[in-house]
Amino acid sequence: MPVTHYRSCTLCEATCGVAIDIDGDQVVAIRGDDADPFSRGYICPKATALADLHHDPDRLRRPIARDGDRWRELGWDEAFDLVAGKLRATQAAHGKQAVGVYQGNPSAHNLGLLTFGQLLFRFLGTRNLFSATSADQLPHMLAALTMFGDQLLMAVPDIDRTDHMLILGGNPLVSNGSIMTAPDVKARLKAIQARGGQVVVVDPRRTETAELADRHLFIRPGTDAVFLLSLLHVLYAERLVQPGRLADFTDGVDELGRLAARFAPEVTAAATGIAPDDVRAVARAFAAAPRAVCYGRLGVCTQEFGGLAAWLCYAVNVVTGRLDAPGGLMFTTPAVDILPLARRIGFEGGYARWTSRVRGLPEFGGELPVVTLAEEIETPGPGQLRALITVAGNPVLSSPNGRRLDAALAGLDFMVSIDPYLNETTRHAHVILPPTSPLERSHYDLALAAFAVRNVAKYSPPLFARGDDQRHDWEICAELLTRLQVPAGPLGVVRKAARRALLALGPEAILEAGLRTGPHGLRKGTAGLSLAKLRAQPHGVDLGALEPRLPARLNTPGRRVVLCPPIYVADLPRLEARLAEWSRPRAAGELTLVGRRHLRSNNSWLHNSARLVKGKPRCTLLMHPADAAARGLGAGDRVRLASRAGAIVVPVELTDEMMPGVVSLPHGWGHDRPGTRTTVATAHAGASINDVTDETFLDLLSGTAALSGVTVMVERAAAVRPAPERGATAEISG
Ligand SMILES: Nc1nc2c(c(=O)[nH]1)N[C@H]1C(S)=C(S)[C@@H](COP(=O)(O)OP(=O)(O)OC[C@H]3O[C@@H](n4cnc5c(=O)[nH]c(N)nc54)[C@H](O)[C@@H]3O)O[C@H]1N2
Ligand SMILES: Nc1nc2c(c(=O)[nH]1)N[C@H]1C(S)=C(S)[C@@H](COP(=O)(O)OP(=O)(O)OC[C@H]3O[C@@H](n4cnc5c(=O)[nH]c(N)nc54)[C@H](O)[C@@H]3O)O[C@H]1N2
Ligand code: SF4
Ligand SMILES: [Mo]
Repeated sequence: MPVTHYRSCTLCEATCGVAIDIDGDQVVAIRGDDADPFSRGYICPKATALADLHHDPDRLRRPIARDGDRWRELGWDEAFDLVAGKLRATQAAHGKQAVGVYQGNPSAHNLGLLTFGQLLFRFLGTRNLFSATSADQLPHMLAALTMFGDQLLMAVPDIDRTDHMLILGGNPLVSNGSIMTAPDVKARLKAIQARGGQVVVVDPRRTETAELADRHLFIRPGTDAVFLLSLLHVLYAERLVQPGRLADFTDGVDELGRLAARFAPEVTAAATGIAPDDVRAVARAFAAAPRAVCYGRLGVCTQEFGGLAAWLCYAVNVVTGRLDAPGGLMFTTPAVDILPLARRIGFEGGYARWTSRVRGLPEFGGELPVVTLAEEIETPGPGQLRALITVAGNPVLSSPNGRRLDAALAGLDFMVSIDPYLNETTRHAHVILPPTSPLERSHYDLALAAFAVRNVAKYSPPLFARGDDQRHDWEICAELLTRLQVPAGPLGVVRKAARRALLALGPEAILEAGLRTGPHGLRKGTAGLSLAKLRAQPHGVDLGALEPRLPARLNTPGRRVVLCPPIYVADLPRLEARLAEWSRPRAAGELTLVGRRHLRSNNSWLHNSARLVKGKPRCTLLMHPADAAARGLGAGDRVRLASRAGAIVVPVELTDEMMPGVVSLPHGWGHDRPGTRTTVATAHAGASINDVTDETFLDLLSGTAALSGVTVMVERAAAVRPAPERGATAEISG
């Protein structure tokens, strides 16, 4: 008789409720949970991959260690001792900076890594902390820090109450939303239209979201900052600036008007490709709507002017009185307030307090930009990175110039990966410590609930008990922490006591403390939330619509919104210099590369699920027919896509959904490197866009990788080459 369990899906930011039927140790069905008050039965096709991941024979279940290209299984105790010994020896010989960390995206969907992982990585005392943040949302965090006073105070579109949503560089119909936790975005966008509102999309591709929208404007990649300055120019020139109650605690409204004055729509049209009349129409419609929100996402962040663009998206909301207003850009009141928790473990935020050793790039939040990871490993001298921990990340496929990083990782003295797969990155590890599957661990969306479009809370107990010979991510981190804290030997007793204390605590204790002290906790008296109350409500709890939180929530001096932080004003000359270049005709043959996502894929790591990769190949280069004709290319031709950093061969797909001059390729593919153990993914290898993206192309202000807007050349591939040599799947001896 199947039993049904309810939990949150951990695969993307939408946090949909899933109902999972199990029979013994087998998952027999995964459905949307109709009783989840937030997702109301919605799931996307990826949810079924929770079962595929759990049952995947390629998924590692026990630690493995590498000797040359041979892997062997080993016991947990031996593995922990080996890893802690190597890390300690590296620090002893070369100092604390010699050990670094790369944290990948699934860390944000993992209660154990958000708690015990952070404790471990901050404990290492190294400045060589890297993560996917600097290939993702860093510009939003920088704007939150400088404008509102805390890097985690990122504001969220109140999608369910708005009448007008202006979306730049986001495709939530496919991504299911980002820094906007909102299951079933499609229904929520359609609801805007059903109540008489509008959706406007600005994107170099007519995306799935743009197809649904009332208006779509093509924009030349990387030019959002100048477009937004023109939008502001119109708002100021036409006296549409109305901060309302925000005026009482906002500084810089006049200054922003002076800055925008230099960017009349006529000045920027040649650069952006957006006609002045269109800029005016967008500005007027935005200002006229009773409730409106400007939302910028990945496409505005991972580009040459990501810092400026993310700041200006927030600024548009401020000057039109849309910040902190229902239907605008709002702050959550999550059950667990992660701001004080994060500060307590040293995640207090900060910018450019120090710079990277080799290239002098600014630190952010205690981390260095991932664009500099390879050279920090390659470049000799004091502070050289010699040992690396990767956790829940695949930077060989996800960071720019993955080939260079691939080679750099091979040169490390020691590498350990906390990861369930032997993939393009972890194949360089000397030891892989695989965690339990998502169905074997408990879950609470500590991070994503703080960016949800409603205040929600949901706790999921594990569905399957973990075996005695398996470890959770948090247990792995707690073990390493205690073994690094005190060496074995006479101090072993102390070590054991410390470990016992940590392990007894577990992430649940941190969660319980967070719930009790949070805004919906003890101060609400007997009605307050606790872990026991969440356990009693397996479908989750709705805590209501977002509420105005300003100025109390601000953490700036005097609790004021800083509309024009000096770092952005200082970056404008860089933008103006580029504006002049953009306004001139581009060099013959050059195209601009952007990325895209697919509903049945998730970054680099769901391609081992047969049901998600089936169908026609998805790693195709989208190109406008006119650009193809100019190169004598036809649909399906194999082309060589080349940049300063490297070249790959991919099939081309012709479509007028692309802006002429711009081509689009998804990321996360390129599974043909040898020595991995992802059988299905290797059979659907594709090519990695990040073999073409460039680690020297970045937003110099924030340090964020410019994954979008890379200059490329495309030509017919020289000859039909034999299928790429398939990497022999790694053998592991028991
Ligand atoms: N060109 C281009 N590059 C991009 C992007 C783009 O749009 N274009 N997007 C960027 C963005 S937004 C992001 S977030 C990054 C993502 O970049 P990364 O985070 O570096 O890579 P992922 O592909 O998410 O790889 C996740 C890894 O985590 C492992 N994993 C999965 N679940 C768990 C778990 O529960 N515990 C542990 N320990 N490991 C787990 C998987 O096996 C896999 O190895 O890529 C960035 N790179
Ligand atoms: N199905 C699926 N869902 C996912 C993921 C996935 O891989 N697959 N990844 C998850 C992750 S880690 C993240 S961060 C989110 C990201 O979620 P989104 O922010 O929605 O990101 P994308 O879907 O990549 O959409 C980015 C858009 O920006 C456009 N763009 C590129 N350059 C520019 C530019 O210069 N200006 C403008 N205005 N637009 C530009 C691209 O054409 C693309 O349509 O998605 C998450 N959800
Ligand atoms: S939208 Fe995201 S959270 Fe919802 S089912 Fe799909 S992958 Fe899971
Ligand atoms: Mo991301």
